[in-house]
Amino acid sequence: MTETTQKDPSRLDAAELMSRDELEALQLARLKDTVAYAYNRVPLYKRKFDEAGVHPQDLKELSDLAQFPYTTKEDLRQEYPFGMFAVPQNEVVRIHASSGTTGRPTVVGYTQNDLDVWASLVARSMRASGVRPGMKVHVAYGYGLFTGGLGAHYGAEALGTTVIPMSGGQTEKQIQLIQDFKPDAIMCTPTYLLTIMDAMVHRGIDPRATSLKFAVCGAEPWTEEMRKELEQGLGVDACDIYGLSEVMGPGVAGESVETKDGNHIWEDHFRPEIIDPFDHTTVLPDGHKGELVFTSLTKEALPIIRYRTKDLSSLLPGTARPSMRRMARITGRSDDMIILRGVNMFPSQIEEIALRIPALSPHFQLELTRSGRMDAMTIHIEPRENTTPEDRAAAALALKSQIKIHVGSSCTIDVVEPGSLERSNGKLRRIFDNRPKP
Ligand code: DLL
Repeated sequence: MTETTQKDPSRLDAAELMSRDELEALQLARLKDTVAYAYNRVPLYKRKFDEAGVHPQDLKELSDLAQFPYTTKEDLRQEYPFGMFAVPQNEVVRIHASSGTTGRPTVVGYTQNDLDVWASLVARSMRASGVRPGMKVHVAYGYGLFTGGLGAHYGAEALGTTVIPMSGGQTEKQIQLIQDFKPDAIMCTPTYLLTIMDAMVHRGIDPRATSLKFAVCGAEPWTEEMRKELEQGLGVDACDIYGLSEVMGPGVAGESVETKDGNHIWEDHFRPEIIDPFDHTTVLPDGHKGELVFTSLTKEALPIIRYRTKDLSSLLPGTARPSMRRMARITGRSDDMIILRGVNMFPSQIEEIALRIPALSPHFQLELTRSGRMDAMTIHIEPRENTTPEDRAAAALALKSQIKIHVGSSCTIDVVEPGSLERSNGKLRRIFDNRPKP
């Protein structure tokens, strides 16, 4: 656990204050150790390195990492359940798993030290987002195999806050506890925060009048427009937090409340790369958009070498933490990319455009269908309450034409009744693909 987190909240962790040179020296030392550790302890890594003709001793500079093979979700699935673990089972003190949409879950494990590092990085992320020791934190990420709930929980404890482990769902109860326990901060997915906010309005509660001052939201893509929606609706500062179970869980990167300009990657524990999203091999320079790849630098139970996240982003210079690079807001996962008659798009683009139209709400679903050989997309979207039929018709036209202009695709807009679309309980499913399977 980082000492400064608990002793003096106004101070940053030592790594947050390092120069870039110091940080890269630390990364290189840790990277050499991790690559050798993975090779010596995990048969899959030994096999893959040998097949690629690389050896841990080939890693002399940070850029040498590019010679090493990638790790994918498929690798974790093949080694299901515990084949990727680098320590004996009695040193694994926690297991998490992510279900994904198809196939076996991917299983991850943690030593006690891994859990301590994880808690310290969630604490660091929360502190960057404005949360301080002594505050009350309502955790509405799901508890269980998902890393969101327990990850946030132990981070909040490590920071020295009072944790309210509500978990996800039971929205009425969430609201009651927020009113009665008066938390300063809430942690949940952005779409679930929206669900809570809307439910407050329906119960005649002013969401701006609650005790909440900070929201730390992640686990799914969201836009600046959604940030504005949540901040204005709830009267909070809302910051992003990023992570994935294969790499650790929440807290791989966190956003600073002073700058609100994207997540700083905690580079003392993870080495990020961006690779070409088409050829999947070339490492791209900072500033270029592609697929995020992470290598863990300190993990014991499940060292992960060049894990392909499928998340699309780019690496940007540090701001609030100058030596740590930021990742640009994730547009989406390559898995969630919709290809509609040759045009690529993500649900986040629709969110961005819809929320700029005053009569439209952030509640929408994308339905894909096929008639003959033509794919079509219908956007089912709720208007704001108290809008007239004329407002709604005009908003539908505006949405259609803005999507044509900015995304380049034609689609059908179906403005549905307010409150008729399914609400989020955690990670929201936006895409409903009803095209016949090939
Ligand atoms: O979602 C971990 C997490 C929990 C992060 C709570 C933040 C808060 P997984 O279930 O393994 O882990 O899903 C990881 O979720 O590859 C991204 O596609 C997406 N994701 C996570 N955070 C963000 C974010 C958790 N801030 C996958 N913005 C990742 C966009 C995110 N997408």
